[in-house]
This record gives sequence, C-alpha cells and structure tokens, in this order.
Amino acid sequence: MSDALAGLHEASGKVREIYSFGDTLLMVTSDRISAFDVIMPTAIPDKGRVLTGLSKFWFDRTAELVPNHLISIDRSDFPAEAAGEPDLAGRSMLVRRLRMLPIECVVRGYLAGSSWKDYQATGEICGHRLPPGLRQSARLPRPIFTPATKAESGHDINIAAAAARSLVGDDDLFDRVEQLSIDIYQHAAVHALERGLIIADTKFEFGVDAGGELVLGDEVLTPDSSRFWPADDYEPGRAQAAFDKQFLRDWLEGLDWGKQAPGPELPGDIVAGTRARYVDAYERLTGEPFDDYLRRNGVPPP
Ligand code: Q0N
Repeated sequence: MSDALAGLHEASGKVREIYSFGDTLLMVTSDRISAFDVIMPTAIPDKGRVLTGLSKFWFDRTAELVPNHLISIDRSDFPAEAAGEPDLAGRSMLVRRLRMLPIECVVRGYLAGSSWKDYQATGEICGHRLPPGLRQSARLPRPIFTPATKAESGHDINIAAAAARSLVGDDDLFDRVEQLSIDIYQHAAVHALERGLIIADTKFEFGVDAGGELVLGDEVLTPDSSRFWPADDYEPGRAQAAFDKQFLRDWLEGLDWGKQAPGPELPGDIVAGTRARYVDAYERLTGEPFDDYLRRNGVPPP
C-alpha cells in the first residue's frame, strides 16, 4: 500500500483493497491469485489490471441495462491522494459509495461446482426444479438465479429465494435484482460465446445509491467472479477446465501439497503461462490488445 493512502484504507479482500474518500471509494485489485482457496505467495503480473480492464469493459457494455457504480479507472479523475500513485495505474476503479444489498447475486447457466452436487442429490438447485438426466457441466434450459451470502470465513453459502428476499427486505427490489442479474448474464454470455468463451456462472453485487436507485457494484464478469470455460473443448459429462486457473491447478495437483496455507512459490513458467491466460481472456472478450489497455492507462513498460 502507498503511504498516501494508508489512512484511507477501509477494507481488504483476498485480492482487493478498498480506500474511502467519503462518497466515493477506490477499489484496487492486486495481482494475488488463489487456488483451492489458498492465496499463493507468488503474484501473477498484471492479473489485477486484467480484472479491472474487464470490469470496465462490462460496465460500459451493460450500462444500457442498469446504472453502475463506476466513476472512472483514469488516475487523472482520482482524488489527489491517489492520482499520483503509479502503482494504481490500470488496476483501480473510483466508484460511488452505495448501500450494498446483503446478498451475492449468482447466476448459473451451466451445471458446475456446487450446483452439480445439489442437482445430483435433489434434482433441484436453490429451489429451481430442473429436468432429469442432465449431465455434469450441461447447459441449463435457462439461466437460474441462485443467491448466496458470505460466511465470516469468506465462503459462499447458497440460500433459498425466500431467505434472499427477506434479507433484501423489499419484494419489488428483489424481483428487479433477480431479473437484472439474469439479463446481464445473458447479454454477457452471448457476447463471450461469440468470442470462444463460455461463462458458466457469475456473481454480481448490487447496491442502492443516495437517490434510491438500484446500481450494479463490485467487479463484473471477471475470471475471479465467474467461471470461464474455453468453448472449443467444452464437453458435457465431465468437469471443465477453468480458462484462467487450470494451468496453475494442474501444476499444484502434481505436487505433494496438502492444499493448506501457505501455498508453494510458483515457478516462472507457471506464472508466465497463467498470466498469458488472463491476458488472452481480456483480448478475446474486449477485442483489444492488452498492451493497448496498459498504454492507455499509463502503465510504464516493464
Ligand atoms: C463494498 N464490498 C464487497 C456486500 C459487500 N460501491 C460500493 N459502496 C460501498 N461498499 C461497497 C461498494 C462496492 N462494490 C463492496 N465491500 C464494500 C463485499 N460485499 C460482500 C457481500 O455483501
């Protein structure tokens, strides 16, 4: 963290830091990476910039569906304390402070992760009855909304629609959040598939602004908030390789490591290969060379 921001720190996530400037927040995304729920001791250069660039791309593309909290990723728009910090270039979003809804708005288009387990056990996911005979990783007949809350540990806990509704506390607001989540996912999933990526599922967070308007917050449709699968090796009936982390996970699986912190230092080829996959996701989804993003945002060449 830079000294200029030290007194403004508001919250830390596994990967992100939030600094407070009154009515606005600065969300800074690091290059940290987790695998099997453990933060690795070695960073992936530019990962935070890829996530920030993708959020910016999707905020612009979904603004016609819902207003969002992003003010700017341009350092010249940041408060004075932050504007001169070269480390923030390309990895920081100045956003409006919202009153966040206390649910994670998960949308699933495919049968992966916990939803595959739930479906096998009950034929349902989060109260959505699904047709019998679906295979692992199958595309669902339509995307479903499966809200969750965050446990103290940081783990997500799926909750029933009724519980999510009462947490939100306003039936009309809940209905809007559900429909918007599905609409944003649909819009993005169509775009991604045209560029060779399946968005299997994703998580949104919404808030309400000072004027009472519903606003999309957090990061959106990044590899950290979504499961991206390469469309060209998609095959239902088995688990799919994660576009961004599979290379790292495969390497970790070959080690004698108990999946408990601390994780192992990552070798150069694993770092470079993983970085290349994040950059590839950026370039596929946005159609823009990642170097252009770096230059446009004042990131000095290495
Ligand atoms: C905020 N988080 C992530 C909700 C909080 N625009 C904003 N204004 C105020 N606070 C936040 C944002 C944003 N984005 C978001 N923390 C603070 C944590 N979530 C976890 C789920 O509940």
